[in-house]
Amino acid sequence: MAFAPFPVRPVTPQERTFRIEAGQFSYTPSELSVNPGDTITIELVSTDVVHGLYVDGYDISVEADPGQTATLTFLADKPGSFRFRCNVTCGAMHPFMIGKLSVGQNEWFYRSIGLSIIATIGSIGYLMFPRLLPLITAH
Ligand SMILES: [Cu+2]
Repeated sequence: MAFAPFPVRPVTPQERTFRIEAGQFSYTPSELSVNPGDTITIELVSTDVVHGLYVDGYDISVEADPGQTATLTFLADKPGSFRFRCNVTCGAMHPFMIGKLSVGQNEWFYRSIGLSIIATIGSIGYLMFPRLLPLITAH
């Protein structure tokens, strides 16, 4: 993980292709990280039986036959974290065949920094309050 991008640069939409191997009962890789506005192409390769890939929230899917590659292209226009999963019953552990698509991970990272700063300021205020109280009530 590289948390290097200081200062924040404007993100230019890119076309990105990911090759995902699907086999009983996992995806390789199982996590994709993209920026909002990117055009994503997923090349789904099945290494054994028929597998699918359905992206929650985007409501899109693709199916790959054994040994074949199927392609799915879409615009990552919704930021957030989405699960993708196999939508073809492929065996006993099929329900556990899941992965994660993160759209705009950096944004979430900065948002969490922001929240921790607010929390820190909040707790300083809380610590200062008993000391300020006599000053306020002295008038
Ligand atoms: Cu399956």
